[in-house]
Amino acid sequence: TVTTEHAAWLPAEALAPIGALRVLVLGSELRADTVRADALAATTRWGGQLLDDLALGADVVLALAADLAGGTEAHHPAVAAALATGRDPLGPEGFAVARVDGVTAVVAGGGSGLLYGWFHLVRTPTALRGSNAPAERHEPAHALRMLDHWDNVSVHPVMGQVERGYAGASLFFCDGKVRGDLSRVARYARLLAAAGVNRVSINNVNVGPDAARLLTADLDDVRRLADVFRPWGIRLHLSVTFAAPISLGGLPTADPLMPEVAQWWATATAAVYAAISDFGGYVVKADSEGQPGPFAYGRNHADGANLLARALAPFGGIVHWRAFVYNHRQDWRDRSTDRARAAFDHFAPLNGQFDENVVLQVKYGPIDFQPREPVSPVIAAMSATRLAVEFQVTQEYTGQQRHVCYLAPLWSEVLGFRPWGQTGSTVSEAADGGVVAVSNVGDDAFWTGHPLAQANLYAFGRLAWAPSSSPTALLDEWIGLTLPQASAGVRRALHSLMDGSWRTYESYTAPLGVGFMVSSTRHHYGPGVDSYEYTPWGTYHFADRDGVGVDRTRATGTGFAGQYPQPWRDVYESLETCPDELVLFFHHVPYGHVLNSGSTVIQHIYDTHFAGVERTDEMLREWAELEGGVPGDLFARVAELLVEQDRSAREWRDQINTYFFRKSGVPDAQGRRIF
Ligand code: GCW
Repeated sequence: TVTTEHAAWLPAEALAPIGALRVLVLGSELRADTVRADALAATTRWGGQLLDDLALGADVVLALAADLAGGTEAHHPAVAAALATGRDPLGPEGFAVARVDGVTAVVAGGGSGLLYGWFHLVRTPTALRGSNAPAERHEPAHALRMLDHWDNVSVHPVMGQVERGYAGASLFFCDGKVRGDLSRVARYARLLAAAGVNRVSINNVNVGPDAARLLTADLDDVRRLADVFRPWGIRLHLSVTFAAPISLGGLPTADPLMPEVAQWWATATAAVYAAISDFGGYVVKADSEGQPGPFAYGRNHADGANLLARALAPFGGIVHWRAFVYNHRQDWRDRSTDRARAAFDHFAPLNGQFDENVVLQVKYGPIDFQPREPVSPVIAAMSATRLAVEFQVTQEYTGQQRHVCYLAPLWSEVLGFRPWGQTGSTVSEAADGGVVAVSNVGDDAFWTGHPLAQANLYAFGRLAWAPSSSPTALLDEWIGLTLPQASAGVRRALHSLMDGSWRTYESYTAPLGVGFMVSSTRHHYGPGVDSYEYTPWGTYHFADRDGVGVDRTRATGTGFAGQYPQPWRDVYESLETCPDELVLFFHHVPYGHVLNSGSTVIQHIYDTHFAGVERTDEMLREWAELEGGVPGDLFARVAELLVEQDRSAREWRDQINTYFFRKSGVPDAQGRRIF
């Protein structure tokens, strides 16, 4: 077991290049102080110097644009070059960087921009050397880059301390309350700032009784957490229960249209802002999987969301209202109800009815964080509503941080998808309310259970900042920071192991867009082909002796394909044009159906499952060669987990292949062993 906390992507060595230089940080601002303290630690360690005057000959200058006005520093050639970028003033998180005559300058629009400029230099040591470099401007594509924690304040009897957490206990809560010692939270906040995350919601969207009290009685503890995040440019949010006026306020109702309910929220919210002036807002899971919501009062979700939005508005707060609303008490015999349709059916009619400080938070797919889903049609349906896309960094359905599964390629595909066709905007552009993800950290020494799962957290933040970044380049950044000593061979091996790992995971778990064949008894880990087939949860594959898949066409199925605008409504409707990887999501087809790839559905299932295990066998061998090339504790942890991944992939292969062989009676064309 590993007991020493791993430094993730900020080991001391990652700051060696900048730490060896003479650094000047100008500006009196909270986050400028943070940068100064970080620079002091780095320069003390690596032989550089933290200066307090430009006259002393700095190698690196970081300054706030506003503070430069009229000062002599503004005339320094590098500073002047950075200042001169762009026509528009830099936003509060933006910065410009330039290099002139051996000096690198960062000029920032605000304290957070200074912080991001600092970490830009840390991860781009080339910006600190060499000849003049033209000024570059950096601004985040999304103003809201948020992580949601599904941390329970008290340990939940079934879900444990962190719901769908695979990395130990909560960083925030212990023994039913906020931890006394928050020093590790400060290190977490620093890691998040270096990845570009600027909002954190600290508690589970399923709000238990202890968590509900964070809003009122335990507010002072929340304030302590907000104080730890603030110096790193991160604002704190809380998940709240819609029933709070009843459970905390003692009112007989939580009806969003009752004045006393609105009054209760207004008073409670004012108290939150009195304690935490930069509080971010509320996250709400309402009428979803048993959580209370407006439906109980015959009201709709705009009524519900606007109630909280109006309490938050005077203080500049936001309500993240989740669109994950569906009937989880379905009858599997009922073929007319389709869980994939639910979010659109509930929310599309409400487009335009949400207040301006409501962000509708939509999972990227219509079902639930599966390894492969089409992009949610809700994203194209809410043109007059602020919208955020929600990802799952925690690997609930993608190997639970026991399998290597680098998810940036999935997120990048979703963010770059064009819901209105090639001439329209991307999902990222449509997400004017930002990007949100469920965090994968805990008090594990490596933060994320699987050490390589750190790359997911890092890449999420970076994609939220710059959605068109290449996942491979981001992985390379993560490797460079996390393992500064890594040889070219180690880098290559890590890329080989991780770049394609999402598709490898898909290959042995979720063929052609049919998802949820996961074990229900083992909390979604491992295969369970029929685990959900006859349950109320609404996630079915409908396999029989003749075929498999869900008919979601307009012509003969649930009509889900019709929730998309053109061209997708037709692309998905037709078996000819539907992409292979989604065929079973949209169509029920015979096992002999020939895919665009030329293979049949049944042969594709066999082939990908055999190939998946061949690949995990290879991954084991590739990792074994890295012994000595990466730190020993990291080597050992990954080696141990790869054994489990390989075992689990084999279990998936054999159960899926055997299941479909027994159903279809079609033998494998290559005569491989199926049980
Ligand atoms: O994927 C499901 C998870 C639940 C989770 C829910 C949600 C927090 O299995 O654990 O609840 O999604 O997103 O609300």
